[in-house]
Order: sequence, then C-alpha cells, then structure tokens
Amino acid sequence: MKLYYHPISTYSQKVLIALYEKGIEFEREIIHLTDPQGRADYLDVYPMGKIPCLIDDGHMVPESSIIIEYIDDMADPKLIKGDAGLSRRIRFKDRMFDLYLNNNVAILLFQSLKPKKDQDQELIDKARFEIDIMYSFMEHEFGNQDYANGHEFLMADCAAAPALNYAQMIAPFDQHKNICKYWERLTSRSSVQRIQEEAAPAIAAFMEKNAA
Ligand SMILES: N[C@@H](CCC(=O)N[C@@H](CS)C(=O)NCC(=O)O)C(=O)O
Repeated sequence: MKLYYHPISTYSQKVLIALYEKGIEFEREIIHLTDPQGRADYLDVYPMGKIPCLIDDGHMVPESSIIIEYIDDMADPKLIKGDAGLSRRIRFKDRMFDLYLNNNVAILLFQSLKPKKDQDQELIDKARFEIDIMYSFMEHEFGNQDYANGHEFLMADCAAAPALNYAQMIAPFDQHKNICKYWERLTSRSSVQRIQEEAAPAIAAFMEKNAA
C-alpha cells in the first residue's frame, strides 16, 4: 500500500494522522505539485492531480475521507463507528472541517503569500466569514465534549487537526477557550505531533522561498 502525499498538505496530514493512529505500515512517495515535472508525472498516478492518493493492490483510492474509510477496517481503533446516526454525524463533522475550515484557511494562507494589490479581498472576506461561523459552532460543540463526536478521537478529528494547525497562523482561535482546549487535546496525541514534526522542515523551506 503506497501513499502519494506531501508533508505540508493538510489533506495528506489528515490521512497520515489516521494511519499513525492505527499503526498501519505503508510505503510513501512525496509529490511536489509545484514542480511542473512532478505534477505531470503524478497525473499518471491520479489524473485529478490532487493529494493524497492511496494505491493498494492496483486500486486507486483518492480523497482523504474515502482513504480513511478504506483503511478503517484494516486496524483498530475504528475512526468511523457507531450506528447509522453516529457515523452520519462523524461524516458531517468531517465535511464541515474540510469544506468550511480547511479550505478557507488554505485560501487565507495562499492569499497572504500574494502582494497586497493581487489579493482577492472578496474571497478573503468570505473565507473569514465562514471560519468565524465554524469557530462559533466549534466553541459551542467543544463546551461539553472532548472530541468532535464525543469523547473518542475519530475521523472528524483527523480532519480538524491539520486545519487548526494552519489556522493558528492565519486565523487565530485563542479567543475561543473551548477550541483552545480541543487543540491542546489534539496536540497531545503522538499522531498529530508526528505530522507537525514531519511538516516543519518543508514549511520552513516554503516560507523561506516565499519570503525571498
Ligand atoms: N477533497 C480532497 C482535497 C485534496 C486537495 O485539495 N489536496 C490539495 C493539497 S492539500 C491539492 O492536491 N492541491 C493541489 C491542486 O489542487 O492542484 C481530499 O479530501 O483529499
């Protein structure tokens, strides 16, 4: 089983967290999408050109949530569990974190790398608006539960951790005490610490290149 990914990609980190939580062995290949040749070569693996993508026994398994569903039966702990109601709520939170937190944090990060005159203010405002709604929602939810779907770490938490990791830099949540406590809980996990450590050198290199 081989994972195509990049250590600074949030959706790759989401899958890595799930793999580390389960202790599943896998081969890995870093994909450099900013390198034209790297991107072109990767299209032979996954024509949509998005990371992560898992290849297992000839099966192409793209999309972070689908990869987590695919590996979920391979080892404990289960990351999508419970009756139909709970598994729907896990998927719902996973979608919320991907679509309205992660994607908007990525918009803010990429916009911040552009000169002010080239930034799309409308896009930035919309991203901030949706992040604020997410923060209100999360602050309320984490008032009475440790993790996104109760008291166990599950798939939605794999999605939240990479998004919050970057959100700290561009959309700080320090005014939201329940989100801060959740973030502390997430960062106490070795799976989350490991993706942070693996990403650190690449983030430093990326920042240096963009500052130049
Ligand atoms: N819905 C996809 C999103 C994957 C995604 O957008 N990955 C980013 C990196 S974090 C990517 O491949 N970006 C390159 C591109 O869009 O060309 C998932 O959950 O895996």
